[in-house]
Amino acid sequence: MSRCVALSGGVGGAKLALGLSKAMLPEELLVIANTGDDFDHLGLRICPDIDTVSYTLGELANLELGWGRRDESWSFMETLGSLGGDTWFNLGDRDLALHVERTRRLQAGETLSAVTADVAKRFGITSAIVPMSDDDVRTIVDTAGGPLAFQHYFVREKCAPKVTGFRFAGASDARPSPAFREAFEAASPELVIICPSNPFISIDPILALPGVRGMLAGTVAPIVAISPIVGGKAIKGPTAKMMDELGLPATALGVAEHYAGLIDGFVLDKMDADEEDAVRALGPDVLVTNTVMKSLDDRVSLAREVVAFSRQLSAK
Ligand code: FO1
Repeated sequence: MSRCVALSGGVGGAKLALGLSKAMLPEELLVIANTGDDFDHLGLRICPDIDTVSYTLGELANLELGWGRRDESWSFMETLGSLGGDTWFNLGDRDLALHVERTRRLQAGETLSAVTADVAKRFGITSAIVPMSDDDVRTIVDTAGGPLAFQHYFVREKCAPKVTGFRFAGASDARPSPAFREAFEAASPELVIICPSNPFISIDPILALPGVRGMLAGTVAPIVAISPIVGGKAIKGPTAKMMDELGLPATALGVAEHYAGLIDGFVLDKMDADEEDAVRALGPDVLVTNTVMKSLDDRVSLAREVVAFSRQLSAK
């Protein structure tokens, strides 16, 4: 049974997921990974957030890059470049093997859930890593210069275009994956965590799936979000830049406003303690603590604090 369901994007979410897997029995954790970033490239299915979570929980992640595998080599990319191939999206040699094998298995008819679960098992991971959906959902970033497929915006254009909005193509026809639905249908989870991931491109695609907001509204479990914005800056990635461009305050309060009505608890960094009252006024209870996760100890202690905070909320 899954006591804790964590909704996650890539690096920030994966760090907390690793902490959670060590703050509880790993089998008690189910991580729902965003698949809006997925795309087909060089004939391969690439699933960046699933892979970042899997590499992180498998302790195989490339910590310098924040994506891909550690101990990586780049012969494939170098050779591809020398042949005049497309090199804007970097696929390391070890990482490449995962994309090749996943693509083969998907083409043979397996679901993304099945492939993801098998890869996690082979990495020695005992927490469940579940794609948000087995159906294709693709994030489109609307920019001042027109719409861009997510990885074109994020990697090829290096997040430079000014964002005007987001769309999740395919979401309205997609179903949440079976394990995602079962986590709420069989018995309620004990807690639901919205990881410190980008609200617009990592969490909103999950929330856009039909039925997900209903599952969250219907659960007795407390829903706790952790701010990915600390001191007006994103720990990693373009969250603060996007908020600026969308005309939203790039603050923890701005993130809490985005989740207002959905969450019971909000965790913000000590650096943003002056926003506590304004967040409380929106409805959720607030935990103010250190949220910047540099070391493994930081990840585990934040996870423990979030779990303890959630328990207090359930007891209310
Ligand atoms: N991010 C980059 O900034 N540049 C890359 O070349 C790149 C390659 C890449 C390959 C596999 C993978 O799983 C992720 C990769 N990422 C790369 C990260 C990824 O595009 C984004 O971090 C996520 O989609 C946002 O969560």
